Amino acid sequence: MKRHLAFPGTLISLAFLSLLRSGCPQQTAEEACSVQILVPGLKGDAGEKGEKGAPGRPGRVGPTGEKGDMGDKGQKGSVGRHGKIGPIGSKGEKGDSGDIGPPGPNGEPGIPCECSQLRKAIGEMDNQVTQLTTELKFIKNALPSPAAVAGVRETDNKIYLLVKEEKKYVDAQLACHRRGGMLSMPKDETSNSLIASYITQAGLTRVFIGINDLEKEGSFVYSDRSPMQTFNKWRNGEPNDAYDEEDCVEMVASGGWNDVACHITMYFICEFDKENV
Ligand code: GN1
Ligand code: CA
Ligand code: CA
Repeated sequence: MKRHLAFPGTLISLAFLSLLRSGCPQQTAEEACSVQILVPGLKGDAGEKGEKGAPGRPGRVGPTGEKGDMGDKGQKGSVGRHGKIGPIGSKGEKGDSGDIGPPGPNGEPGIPCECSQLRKAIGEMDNQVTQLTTELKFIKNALPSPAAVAGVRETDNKIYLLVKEEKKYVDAQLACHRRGGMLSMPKDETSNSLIASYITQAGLTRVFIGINDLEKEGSFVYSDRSPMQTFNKWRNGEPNDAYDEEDCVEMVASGGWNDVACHITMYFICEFDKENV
């Protein structure tokens, strides 16, 4: 039935298309441009029964069946493939050291450096070595025997050393010279007090110091030949040049000075310039 119902529209459309295509080129206007409308005819009689059709398509997959009884155990399978490599094991104990190998080849030459700071440091160390060498030399010269008192006294620019060797004045002066110094010359209150306390702490009563009037009686000079200035620590009544033979000077524990004979012997105190040490 549907086929028959489709025919009328289709035929009308075909006719209309045919009309448009022809455009009536070689016909007269009267006959060519007349519109022909096709309409379906009457329904025919029922046809004969057709032949048997082709088989239909396969039906849908049916639902899963119920579980059956367990079958017999199958045969053992063949050996499987190698498994995957396992994880890394924990670290083992350290082994013994091997034998020492042969020496390696020489290294590449060093790279030249910015050595200004290094050179400066080396220069400073050289200076220190020189200074220490000088000081060591002084110590060796100044303390040649156990007679010298261990421990010295010092001011900003002087070092004083008590030498516990009984000597007459000229020999004491010589002993100080050999050590690189001279008999001590108290030229101010500070140095005089320092020497005095040095004597006291050593448990002594007197020592030779570097003052004398050997060249000219009554004209006292220091052992460096510099003339005595206004500073002095003469004890009362000194210098008295007793027995006309006192041309050298001692200091007593209180710090006072006294002229004494130069040939008597006693301990003495040397002094050293730090600049020369
Ligand atoms: C006298 O008393 P003493 O020994 O401390 C003397 C000194 C002489 C010294 C010589 C006041 O000192 O001038 O140098 O003997 N003191 C007095 O040994 O005369
Ligand atoms: Ca004198
Ligand atoms: Ca005297």
